[in-house]
Amino acid sequence: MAFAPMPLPFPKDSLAPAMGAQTLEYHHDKHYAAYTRRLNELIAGTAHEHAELTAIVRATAGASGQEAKIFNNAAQTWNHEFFWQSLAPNGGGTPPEPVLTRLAGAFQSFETFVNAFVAASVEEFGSGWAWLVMPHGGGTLRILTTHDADNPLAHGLVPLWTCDLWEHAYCLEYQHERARFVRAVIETVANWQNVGRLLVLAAEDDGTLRRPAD
Ligand code: MN3
Repeated sequence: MAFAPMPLPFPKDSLAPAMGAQTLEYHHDKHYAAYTRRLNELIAGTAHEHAELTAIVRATAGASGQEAKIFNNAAQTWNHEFFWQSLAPNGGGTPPEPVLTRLAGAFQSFETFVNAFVAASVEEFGSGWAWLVMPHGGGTLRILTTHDADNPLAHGLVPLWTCDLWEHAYCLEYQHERARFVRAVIETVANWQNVGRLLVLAAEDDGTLRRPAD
């Protein structure tokens, strides 16, 4: 199947000042859409042509050669779609239950979690992603950072929230200041409602997340 880019679930100017319309214009319409287009080219005529996006990511994780190219573009498509759903206008603030209790249980307090997430994001060298994840079937929440296109599905973990750490995500507003960007995203546009939804889904289902757009 050919993948169509997922429309942003919010207006492009609705995340400012954490993330401006110009950044989202470039990031969504150009950068993300290009991964989707490239993925369609790469899977045409292969065994992946009719597969679901999540299945393609899992099947090509750790591969080399042509399959690695498919992984990079499938995972970057998946990662961005998950990122768009990790954001919300008027988001941030104190997370609702059960998210707050789960975060406090894992990190002592919500403030400690935020500081640890920002610190881990800065530690990730070069391009990548920072994630809030959970083991399949439940368990303690933790922070994971991944390099380039890599994502938690490739490591058997359930992603709950993410922040894009590639420079294109923040260079217009924050220049090189990744820490300031990640903190602003968490504090003002994080979609905690979606994290709560995913926690419930993971508890009721087998923890297998489908394409974020589904
Ligand atoms: Mn990006």
